[in-house]
Amino acid sequence: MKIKRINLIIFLAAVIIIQGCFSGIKAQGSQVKIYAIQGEQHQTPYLDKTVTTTGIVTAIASNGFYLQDSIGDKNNLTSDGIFVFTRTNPRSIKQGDLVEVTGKVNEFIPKPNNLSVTNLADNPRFKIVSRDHDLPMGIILGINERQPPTEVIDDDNFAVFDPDTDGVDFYETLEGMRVIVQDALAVSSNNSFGEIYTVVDGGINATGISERGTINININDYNPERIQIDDQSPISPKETPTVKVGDRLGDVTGIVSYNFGNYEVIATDSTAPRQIDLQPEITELIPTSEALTIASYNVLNLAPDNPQEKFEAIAKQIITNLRTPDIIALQEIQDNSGALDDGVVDASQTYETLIAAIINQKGVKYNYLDIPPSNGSDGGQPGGNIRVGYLYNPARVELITDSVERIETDAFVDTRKPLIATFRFNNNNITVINNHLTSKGGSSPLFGQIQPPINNNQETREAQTEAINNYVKTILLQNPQAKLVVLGDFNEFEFLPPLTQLTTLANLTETLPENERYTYIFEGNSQAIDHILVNPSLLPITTYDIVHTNVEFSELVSDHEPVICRIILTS
Ligand SMILES: [Ca+2]
Ligand SMILES: [Ca+2]
Ligand SMILES: [Ca+2]
Ligand SMILES: [Ca+2]
Repeated sequence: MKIKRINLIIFLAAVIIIQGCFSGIKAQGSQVKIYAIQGEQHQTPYLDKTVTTTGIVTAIASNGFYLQDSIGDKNNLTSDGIFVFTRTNPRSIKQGDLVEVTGKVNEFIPKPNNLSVTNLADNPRFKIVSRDHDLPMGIILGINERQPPTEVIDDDNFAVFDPDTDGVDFYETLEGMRVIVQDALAVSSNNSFGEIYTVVDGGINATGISERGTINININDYNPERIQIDDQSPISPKETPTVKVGDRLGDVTGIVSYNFGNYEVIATDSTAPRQIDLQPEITELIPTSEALTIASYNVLNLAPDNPQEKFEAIAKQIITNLRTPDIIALQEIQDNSGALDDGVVDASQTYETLIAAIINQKGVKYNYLDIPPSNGSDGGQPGGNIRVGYLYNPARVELITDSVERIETDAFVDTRKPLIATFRFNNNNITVINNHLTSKGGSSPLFGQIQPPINNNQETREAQTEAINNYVKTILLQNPQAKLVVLGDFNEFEFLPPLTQLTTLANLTETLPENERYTYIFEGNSQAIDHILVNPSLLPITTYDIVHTNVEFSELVSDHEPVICRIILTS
């Protein structure tokens, strides 16, 4: 055994010597500057060619290193940086080394439908020419240097390389380079990956910034000016700081890369964020003897085995931030066994735990209303049997019990069924339809190969809103004076067909200023996917509020904001 081990050591030593010889031999392949490898385009003109290039090592990753031309070509159409993919940590080299690399030019696609990242691969050989160089100056992203486009991500399906106007082309010209994100303003809190979305220059030239500091989408603007700051070991000195919307990160130095469908700046230097005092909102929509309030809230897979703190926090939001609405339409209520897949569909404990938490905090005693799905038939987290349901305050409204039913047409096979209930308030009947439409999961990235991106399940949602619209029309045919409130998590924006198809109703989201229409933040883009719609005739007596309590903060109860309307109803 001993002899064998010695043999192995000798063998390994030989391998190391041979490898050392390789990295010391004169590099093969033609000499090409990094900016020529990148070219004025997304795809390298040197694909699959073996080239030799030289640059300064700017950062060392766990599987390679970033190399940047020491001078650059001063051409805003080409990147002066590139990733060298060595598979393992290249321990022999250091930041500041001038290195000559020979490798095969490759375009790496991190995930399906993603853009590609130019790199030198195929076991690249490298030799250190000299050490301890100053790093190339970071390109300032911001006023006076390179400002990201603010509206267009791509409008030519990659036919024209126009970094001044197209975000997808802009970041390509910086791929692998050192940058300084100037006066970064957080437009999101850290997501579950620790990533923070920011805009430069405190948002001064960004379009879509809301009053509270998020960056909101509209039909013509999905915000190419969002810059994701990420931490990556061992490049980043420490964890990305924890921030909320509106916090300032100062100037963030890092390397531009791309992963999981987004460009990103991998921070190389630490930052000290400046926190602002952003508080959860408290609605001004108070119930009165002639004012009915109705809220809608996706409570993120609420189940009895959730921490009691979550129930307490939702109870506090209902009492304090929503001012005890008369009716609360809930989405993502799970059954009594939560994600445990044991055939249970009854959700009484989920509702009762929430109701008890509200009573405990000196709130009113709500009743609940629910029709359970058949086991496993309505989608969502496996075993959870999520459904929509209601809490209502029996001291304020009376439930018309024979009004309760679900829409169960083909459009709602394998997904959550809308739940209808009519309530009586101040001698008025109000019919509420609570919805949770099929999600956008599986959509292709905004910064992806497919332009315009795929909006997954849009046709499914369109069929669902058509079914809802047909139901509404039937009610109005029977009673043209029927008062209708159609609400919930529609998983779609107010300006797209699933919502705009609900032609018999008015979307209260559209009564708010455009920048303030958000209930959710996805990849830094604030957006409205929860809505309340009413008969157009109710608009003059209805007020709407999106109550910002969750999505802007790093500690959130749900990934959605609750929304609420108040309708004045005289007897
Ligand atoms: Ca490239
Ligand atoms: Ca373009
Ligand atoms: Ca914008
Ligand atoms: Ca279960």
